[in-house]
Amino acid sequence: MAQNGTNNQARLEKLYEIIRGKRKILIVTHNHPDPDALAAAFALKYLLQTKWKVASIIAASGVVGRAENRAMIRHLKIDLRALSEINLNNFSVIALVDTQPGAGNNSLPRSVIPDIVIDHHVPIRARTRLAQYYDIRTDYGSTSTILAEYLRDAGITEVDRRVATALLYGVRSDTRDLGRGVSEKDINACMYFYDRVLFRLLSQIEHPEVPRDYLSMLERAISSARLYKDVVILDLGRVEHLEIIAEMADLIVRTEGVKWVLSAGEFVGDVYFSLRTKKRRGSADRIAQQMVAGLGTGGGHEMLAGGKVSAGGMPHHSPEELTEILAARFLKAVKRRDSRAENLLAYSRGAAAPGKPEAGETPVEEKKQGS
Ligand SMILES: [Mn+2]
Repeated sequence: MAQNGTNNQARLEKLYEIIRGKRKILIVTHNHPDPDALAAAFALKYLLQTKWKVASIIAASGVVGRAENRAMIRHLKIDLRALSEINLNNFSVIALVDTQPGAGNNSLPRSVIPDIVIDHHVPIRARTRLAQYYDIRTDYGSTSTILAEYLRDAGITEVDRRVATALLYGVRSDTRDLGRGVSEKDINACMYFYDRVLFRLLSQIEHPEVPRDYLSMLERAISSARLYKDVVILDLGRVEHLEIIAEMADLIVRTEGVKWVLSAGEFVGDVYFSLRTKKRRGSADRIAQQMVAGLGTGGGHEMLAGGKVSAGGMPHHSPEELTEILAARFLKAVKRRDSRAENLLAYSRGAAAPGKPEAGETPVEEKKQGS
């Protein structure tokens, strides 16, 4: 299907055909929603209400644990409901955003084919094509970008300031401040409503107070890290909230000399993981799918990906065994199976592998010339 923004008008008309005359729409996003998921759902709700006077509610499963995401919901007053408390029969139209049917990261029952699917993840799921309306743009850095284009092309210029703020945060959060897996469309989307963004509020969202146990959580995560040449594996064990797995992957991949990070942890009996790489064409999405083959679901983008495998499947594996399988498959995929494991903290303290310069080392000559 065409992926450019120029046919957004036609898309909006198609969207209207589906929702016209409907009383209430259910917007579902992925479990443990992140800023892009929340912003996309929030913007779709706003679009439906403002453009077509159709009410909707936003629902997801799981918990929002990360301090930034909680702050986003609180400050922007996003009314997020628990999907488990929703009677799906009360809704004649169901929309799925930032996820797809069969992606494994949303809790829409398998028997329910959503009417609307808007997402940017690879792969495009077979069941997505059963939806009346789907718009999957795998070359986009965020689903928020798609919604920003919809709002622009719907002619809504004075967009609600909380919606504008949410969208900017959604785009920035999924693209690591417009630097990772970003397209020109994502950058443009940030401009549409820039003068509507509540920047002081956005700053409060991005720099919230963190819970007291946050630092001990960081310590535990970092001390578990193993380095295989330039690849890091973090086994976080049981985690209190899911987002810490991705958050740690984002933090550790910034380490000098590190090219790949696999961060894995157990949450309510399942093993979740995040992959990050510095390589622009890292095929993280493909590797994630290889890792979960026969065990679960995975996907994402070139530089970041993730997935979930369930304990208690057949054959039966404990969470520890699943984590080991994932780590082994990952090391094989990035060709580090034969590398010796080091402690990341030892590396960080300067015990660099032979032949490698010390982290942060600068040749003496350069230092002399420097100011
Ligand atoms: Mn997203």
